[in-house]
Amino acid sequence: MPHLALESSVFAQGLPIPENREALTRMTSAAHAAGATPRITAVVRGSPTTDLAADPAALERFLARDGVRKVSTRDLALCMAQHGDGATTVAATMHLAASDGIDVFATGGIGGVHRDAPFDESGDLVELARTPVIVVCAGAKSILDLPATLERLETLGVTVLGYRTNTLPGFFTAHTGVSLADRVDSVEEIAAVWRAHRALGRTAGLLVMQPPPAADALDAALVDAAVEDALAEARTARVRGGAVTPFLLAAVARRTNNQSLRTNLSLLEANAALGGAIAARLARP
Ligand code: PSU
Ligand code: MN
Repeated sequence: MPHLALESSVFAQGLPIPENREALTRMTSAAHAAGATPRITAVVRGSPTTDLAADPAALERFLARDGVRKVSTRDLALCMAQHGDGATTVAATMHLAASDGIDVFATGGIGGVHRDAPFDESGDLVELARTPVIVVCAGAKSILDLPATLERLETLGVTVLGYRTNTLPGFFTAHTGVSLADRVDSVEEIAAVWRAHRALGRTAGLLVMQPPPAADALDAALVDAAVEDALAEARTARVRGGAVTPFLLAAVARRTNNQSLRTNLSLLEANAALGGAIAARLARP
């Protein structure tokens, strides 16, 4: 069976207990149903792996969010040298997946340019520019400056395909009103773009953006208000660095009465289904 990479930071930092386990179960089932084997990337007591679930005790430590640090690409080597448990972000997952020959990766929202501090730009963006993996997402997380994130992706030469959408999805919301240059409507088209991309010798990633399922997408006004409040809270608490994104996601969840968590789970499942279908399609001639 073809493989579909999943990140572990969404389980260890992005989602609370018990929703992180629900996300894992739903993403795993969706990948299998689509014909792909899910492979969770992580650093386990210093060893990088693309199969966290093969070590059930380790997987439980990640789900308990216990002593597990958030690891982006720049942190991988240090985490290994210190024999730490590391939950991999989009960037670190891309690196481990590509090293293991896994072409497709499904996640929730990628990191991007932060609203309060435009110099705080997720390592996900530069990794997308240099590592050849298809990343299926629901856009960049709503807590970010989405138009600026799209501009940076353009500058970095990252191809962004809207899957059945002409506009940038807003992670918690289906549409942001920001136009996307390119749209595809089938898994076949995505596979054809990927083959052309590889034939050109391009080494960048390919972003596929799918809006969150309509039934669970949130209203833009609700999300905007929650994000504004969350940003104010983060400013007061002086949150910095890698802690910013998990802090904002948790604050938005509180301020939407956990509606944002329902949306997050639902889009993770949908993205695992699409990613699994792309992986299965690529495995056929
Ligand atoms: N998508 C989610 N929840 C998450 C993340 C993505 O639905 O928690 C994680 C990913 O691992 C992503 C990271 O790479 O947040 C971005 O963090 P930062 O902005 O610090 O780069
Ligand atoms: Mn950052």
